Amino acid sequence: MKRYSAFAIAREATRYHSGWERAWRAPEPKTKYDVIIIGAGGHGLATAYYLGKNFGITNVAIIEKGWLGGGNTGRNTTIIRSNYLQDPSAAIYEKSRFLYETMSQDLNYNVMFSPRGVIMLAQTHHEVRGYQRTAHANALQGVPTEWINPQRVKELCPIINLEGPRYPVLGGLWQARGGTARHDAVAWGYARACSDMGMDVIQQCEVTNIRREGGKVVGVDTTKGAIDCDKLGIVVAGHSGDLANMAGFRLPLESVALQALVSEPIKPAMDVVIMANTVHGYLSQSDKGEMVIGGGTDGYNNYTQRGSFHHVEETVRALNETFPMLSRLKMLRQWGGIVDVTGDRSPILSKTPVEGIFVNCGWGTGGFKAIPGSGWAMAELVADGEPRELASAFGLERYQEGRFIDESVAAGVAH
Ligand code: FAD
Ligand code: PYC
Repeated sequence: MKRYSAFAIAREATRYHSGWERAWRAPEPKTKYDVIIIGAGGHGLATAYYLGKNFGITNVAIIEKGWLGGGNTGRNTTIIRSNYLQDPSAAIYEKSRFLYETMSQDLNYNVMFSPRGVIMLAQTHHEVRGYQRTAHANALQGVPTEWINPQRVKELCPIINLEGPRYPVLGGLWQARGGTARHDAVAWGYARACSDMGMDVIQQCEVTNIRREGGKVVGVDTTKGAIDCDKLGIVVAGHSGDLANMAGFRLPLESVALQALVSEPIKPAMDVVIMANTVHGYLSQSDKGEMVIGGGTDGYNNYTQRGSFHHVEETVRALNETFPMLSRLKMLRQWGGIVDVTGDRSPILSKTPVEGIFVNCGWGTGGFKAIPGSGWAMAELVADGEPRELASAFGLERYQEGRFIDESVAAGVAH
């Protein structure tokens, strides 16, 4: 793989850009791999990448039924933060945020990480107490966040209306090194690096069955034929339940649509990310100038990558109160993704009842920010067969033991 650099751009400029290579190969599947990862979203690709980088395991296929990054990874609103309440969550989300800081250099691919800062607004007294508690927990966890008063919120985001009318802004939880990144680039950067290590990223190839012998995985059936493997990672977000079903076990998950929309592009209006969880809305401005808007999940299980229209109305109506300038904008596009939500709003990184099968799922509405940390921890789990510290609290057994990791507030999105 040729490295991308300022020199390479200058060289290509002198020869009509004829020398760029394909970013990743388009191989046919081999008959057998050491590891198969199902799902070429961010989490699947990052798992493969760290298997190669940290463990030297490169006889790996990443199998994707659509196109890489075409699931939730390419559909989210790109918010990155690590201001979670519980220690195991803060550890994995902060590891992830930290890896985002140098991801472009690590992958030699510009993922446009933009640590512009994230504010989670408090608009009820209950939220004030909750976020102050989180700020204290984050201080103990070594995650820099800060409780800020309404005036500081206004300084950071001049277009905000502090006065309500239903819910005045009472302050906020501020994470200065939170922000955004270009979601597709995260998938593309990992795919390019995996392909360069000799791994096969196989697109347009749906896994239709998981083959087992004597309680152990032996391979998968796909729309491109049967492929054998020693180990299998299921990393398919909203379709985790289907794949677990093929492998003969169940997961404590629900699949629901979460949607987002963008406005017409406008001049720079805000340079922070705001989440307003009482009214169920969040807002940032993309580099193209569009206001990027999202709300809560649909209130019922479904697999439509669209989302229901009443949510668009509810979200925009709620955000208009706090950001009146939005009422003057036309909305351009709306879309949805299928997220996999657990009861404690925390992910599952776990061995399963089938030897050799590992699952990485349940990131729900908040897994974009977790991609590098999750991939790092999942690679440890797949390579060793046991979780190391980062993943140790997120095993499936916690649902039997009642050892929940309750992040329903920090998840920040209404479920
Ligand atoms: P995906 O990217 O969905 O990848 C899974 C892949 O598996 C898909 O490409 C799918 O095609 C493939 N697959 C499924 N079944 C099969 C099969 N049988 N065979 C082969 N392949 C299969 N998180 C944040 O942190 N910040 C945000 O701001 C944020 N905003 C969001 C906004 C929206 C509208 C949505 C929908 C999500 C948002 N999220 C956010 C959540 C985040 O997008 C997800 O948690 C994350 O992208 C999940 O990544 P993934 O790699 O696990 O899944
Ligand atoms: O987890 O920060 C988040 C998030 C924001 C929007 C959707 N999820």
